[in-house]
Amino acid sequence: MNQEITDFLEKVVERYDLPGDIISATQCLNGHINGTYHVTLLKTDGEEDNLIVQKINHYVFKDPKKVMHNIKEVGNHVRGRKSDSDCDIITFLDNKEGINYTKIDGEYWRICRFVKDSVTYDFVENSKVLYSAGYAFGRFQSLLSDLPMERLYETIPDFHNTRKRLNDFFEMVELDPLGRAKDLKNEIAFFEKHTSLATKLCDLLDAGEIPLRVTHNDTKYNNILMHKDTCKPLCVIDLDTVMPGLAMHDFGDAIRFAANTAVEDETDLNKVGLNLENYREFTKGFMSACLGLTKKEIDAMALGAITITIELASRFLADHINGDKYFRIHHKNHNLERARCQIKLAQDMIEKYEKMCQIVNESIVEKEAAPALDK
Ligand code: GN1
Ligand code: MG
Repeated sequence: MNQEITDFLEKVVERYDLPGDIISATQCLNGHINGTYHVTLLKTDGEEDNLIVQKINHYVFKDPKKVMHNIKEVGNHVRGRKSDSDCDIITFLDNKEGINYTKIDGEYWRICRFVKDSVTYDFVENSKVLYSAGYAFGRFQSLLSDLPMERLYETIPDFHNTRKRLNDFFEMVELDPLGRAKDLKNEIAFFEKHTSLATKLCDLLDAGEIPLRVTHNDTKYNNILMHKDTCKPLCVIDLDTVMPGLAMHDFGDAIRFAANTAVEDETDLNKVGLNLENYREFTKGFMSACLGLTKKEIDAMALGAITITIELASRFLADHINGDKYFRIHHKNHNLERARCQIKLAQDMIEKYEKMCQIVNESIVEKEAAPALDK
């Protein structure tokens, strides 16, 4: 870790009632947006304090105060309703002034405790662990079902407005600031071909046929901290985009990540596709915990996975064309590779769509037979 960053981390920690000296600091690289550091303090009693110190990405989140307001609201609400058996959700510490973020030199920082024995996974090897992940995200949504939406800000306007995302993509292709679009004819044709499919959920929302709910909006499998030995969900993290959204987006984004037969940026596209066993396990967990969905929402769950996969592909590719300003990249053409991987995954989902719908319906039948877990 370079000295400049360590000095900065020290400045942040000093603003909290956290005694001790920093003895190690490492950067965590799996998120694409915020800057995240695992910092260990040595206290005078010889004990260690393990912290996550995070710099909020100001380019992505124009008003970090709104993000932190939402996280507090959601945290209070969930903690008031959840039972001991439920997975936890992340809480940020208040600083010495009693605020859950700290502004230094125009940048917004926040600190939470490292959850003991926790790990995150970028790839799911054993489909069995997915039931509980599905359950955790479904339950998260159920617990938030009675939080009045007006209490939350829209931290990124039109975040999952797929129609706007695709329009923005086509505009970026027109603009083509770096001359990258000329090599992307096949990819661009993919979005042209599937625009009407990918905007069906927008149409249903506009027509008032499906409701907005408080949703997580970024339900990657690595946004649940898992127990390192048992793979049980310990804590839902990354609440930056919790705001009004569609239930199908949370389901779909989780499927996009956890039921891919490969990692999100796999370059060997032969390896990329939808793993139906993973899909089934996650769906069973999600549908048994996410209560109160309407028939139209249930019918649109599989479409949610296709929609969010196409949407993210368009976001990655738009960012590639725009010079990689939004998603952090680890090498040249990384966003292009991510986009191609998501396109391949979406194509496979489109082929398996009927089977995906069937599995959602089978999961409902099992839910009715399952014991009530909400109370
Ligand atoms: C970003 O923050 P992170 O890395 O968990 C992005 C999500 C994408 C995801 C793709 C605020 O999530 O929308 O699905 O990358 N978050 C934001 O991995 O844009
Ligand atoms: Mg995120």
